[in-house]
Amino acid sequence: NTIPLESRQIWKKFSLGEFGDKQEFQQEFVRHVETSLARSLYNCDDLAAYQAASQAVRDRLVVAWNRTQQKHTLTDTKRVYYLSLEFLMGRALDNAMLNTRTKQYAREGVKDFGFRLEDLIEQEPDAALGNGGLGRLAACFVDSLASENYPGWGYGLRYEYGIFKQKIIDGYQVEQPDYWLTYGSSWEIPRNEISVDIMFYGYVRHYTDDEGVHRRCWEGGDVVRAVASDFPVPGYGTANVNNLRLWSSKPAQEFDFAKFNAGDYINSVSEQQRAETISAVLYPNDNFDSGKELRLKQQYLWVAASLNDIVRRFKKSKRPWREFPEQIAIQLNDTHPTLAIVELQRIFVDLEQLPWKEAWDLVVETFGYTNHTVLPEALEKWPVPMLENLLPRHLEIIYDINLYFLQEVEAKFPNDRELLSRVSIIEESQPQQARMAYLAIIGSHKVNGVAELHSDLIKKTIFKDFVAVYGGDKFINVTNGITPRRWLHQANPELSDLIASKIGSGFVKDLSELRHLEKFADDEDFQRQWMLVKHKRKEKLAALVKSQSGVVLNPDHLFDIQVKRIHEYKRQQLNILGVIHRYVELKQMSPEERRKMTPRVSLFGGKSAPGYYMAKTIIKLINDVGKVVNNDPDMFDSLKVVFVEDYNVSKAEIIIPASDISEHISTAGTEASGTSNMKFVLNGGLIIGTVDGANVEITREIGEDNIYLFGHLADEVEDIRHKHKYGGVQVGKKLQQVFDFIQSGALGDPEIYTSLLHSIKYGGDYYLVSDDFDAYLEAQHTINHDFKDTKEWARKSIVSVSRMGFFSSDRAIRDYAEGIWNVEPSPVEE
Ligand code: T68
Repeated sequence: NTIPLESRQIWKKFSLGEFGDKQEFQQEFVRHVETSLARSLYNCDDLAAYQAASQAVRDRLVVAWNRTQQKHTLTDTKRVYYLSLEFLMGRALDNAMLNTRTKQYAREGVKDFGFRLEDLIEQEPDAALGNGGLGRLAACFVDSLASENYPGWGYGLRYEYGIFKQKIIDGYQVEQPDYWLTYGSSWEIPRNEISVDIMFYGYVRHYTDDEGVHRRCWEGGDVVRAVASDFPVPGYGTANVNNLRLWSSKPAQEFDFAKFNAGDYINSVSEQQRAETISAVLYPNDNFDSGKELRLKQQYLWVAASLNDIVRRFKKSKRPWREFPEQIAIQLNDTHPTLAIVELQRIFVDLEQLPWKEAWDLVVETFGYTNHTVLPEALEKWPVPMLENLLPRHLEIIYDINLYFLQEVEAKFPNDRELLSRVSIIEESQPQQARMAYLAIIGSHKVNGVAELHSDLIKKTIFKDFVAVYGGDKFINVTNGITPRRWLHQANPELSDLIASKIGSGFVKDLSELRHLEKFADDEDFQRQWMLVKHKRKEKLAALVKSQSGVVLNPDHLFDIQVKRIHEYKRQQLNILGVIHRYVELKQMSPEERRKMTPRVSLFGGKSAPGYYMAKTIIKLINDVGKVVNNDPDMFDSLKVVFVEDYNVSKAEIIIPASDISEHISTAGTEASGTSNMKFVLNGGLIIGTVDGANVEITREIGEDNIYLFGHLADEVEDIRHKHKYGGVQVGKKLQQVFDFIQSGALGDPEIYTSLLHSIKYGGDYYLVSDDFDAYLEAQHTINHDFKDTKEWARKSIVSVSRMGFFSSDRAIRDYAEGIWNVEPSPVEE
């Protein structure tokens, strides 16, 4: 079914090429309005115009995507598969236009029809198929895989509901469903012909094959169908367009005919509906494991469908199995896809009948595992009875993997029963639990943390025993990165253009080129232009805040921003308690004294997990402080406190370029890396932070004079917690003042905050708020002082940006490619 040779010239004549000019774009735009959307010039609103524009761009992407895939099939190169339950992509249109360099034609093209391209871009709903850092990292990584010309696919789930929309009602978070597919998605290529039947439940049958070998086979379970959807991922400045394949669950058959024939029509249909719930909604927890069966079903459906796809593609190459890891690298984004290890072993042993050991060596050579957290409540465990019921054969395989592993450990460390029980995949609790991180380590050839401090920490704490077993070389660091396309070029075109005016635009592709900017750091004219861009972006954020909450911000004031998921370990409570302290201080001053203080805006944003009571209390506290402060005339020129509702990728693109200072103040040792810290500094904001995660490497790169570090160090935390536990918590004078103020009722009913304050004063202060409070205030004091010297501030900002090249996700992806995947770039000709 290929087109005959003699007809190919005709085909090529009509094959879509890049837009050559504005008219070509307009022709396609009008065609899509009139045919794809069945509208006309009389009823083309912003939404229709967005859809037509995005489909015009999409069509070009699809052609390039096809060429890329063909080339990779033809050359049969090694491929990388990034398995992630979350891809926090945000909007696609602007990114697609920038990466294919068609934005100018589109802007001018739609302008002739009376549209502003910016308005059309805003019509697109965010693809918010992720929670926070982990999901956004996956999105940055697929961008970099494509931009660096790696044959790399993402595999995930096509949730119909992404992360919930956050409303703030009376200061409280209220969740609303995020159905993002109301108008379909222009970027989705439905692949109904690509489907995999997935089994759950059932039993294991033992049999003897023709050669007399004892074998097992899993059968008799319920079947659900996984159906593929593809989303093209364009690289920047390359013709390479990769693929993000997301699976939906569908009924395996339209009707249950047995029930149907028995006259139970309604139930025969509704049963099928249940299949679709598997991929319906994203679990809204960040750094927390809820252990629900539906989540396990999501994981298995996605992993089994992806592996079936990968193995099918490998089989087409007709290579022997031993070449599997030479052709395929699979990266596990956290432990969520760990069942892939078990599934591949099952495919090899049960279905392809490879000997266990041969199969297992291939499996281990294929997988790499990335750890994103040391928090105990986030480490995944599945109850053994749940596994036994849902995936009986997989549980047996896990037992065998564990047995062989423990034998290995026993041989290396004879008679250490304690060690065996510590490293066993199966935790001997009631009920027994399978520790997925241990399984991921045992089934992978490399394990990496996401920043130096974190990678060291996992070797010394949660994975210490495994370092003893395997040696240190299995455990490596790959520091996270961010894509400069979205987080500088697209989010902050003003700054991107200013930088390009001095050093050219090469930094968008090779971020290390930013180093050439440093020589302009003392240029006063450049400093002025630099601060002018910052001012413009603060105006833009002020406009957003005004339209959403009515609060008016002054862009001359210091903008202090903390946006990220709300979590006790991230310590938004430290920030807001500090704000209250400042408010109390300012209230005690005369108007003249107040005028000498650096005027500030404290801006917060972020979602709490719906069931996380303490995080929700922190949100309420921030909003209540805002209400009091913003309505206090004494504060008019001194302090504003804002909570931005529904923080998401698109809002991040407005908020991040507008910071003077941003806060990355987790308890030392708890934030694996953080990535917004990188985004803020790349956009010329300075940061206040603890010695945690990637803050450490940011400090090393930009210099310690350009960052405001404070607080206890990771290696002190354990001792301090011990002291809290046995000696109680010492709440210092300043923090006590704040507690008194809250308890006075000045913010409203103090009962609301009792549990929050008690967790600090009487609950052991697990996150060291009391211990770091004074140091935090002092660091903020230094910031207030330094901000007054605008030239010096601008210099620090420019120097910092010029030294941020390391934090590109392009570098991170090259590190993975060289250190874990052993893959080479494979560019397609333009
Ligand atoms: C984040 N983890 C880390 N987890 O907290 C952050 N958890 O330090 C790091 O920079 C980032 O990963 C990227 O490495 C998360 O975002 C989750 O969202 C999550 C989701 C489900 C279950 C557990």
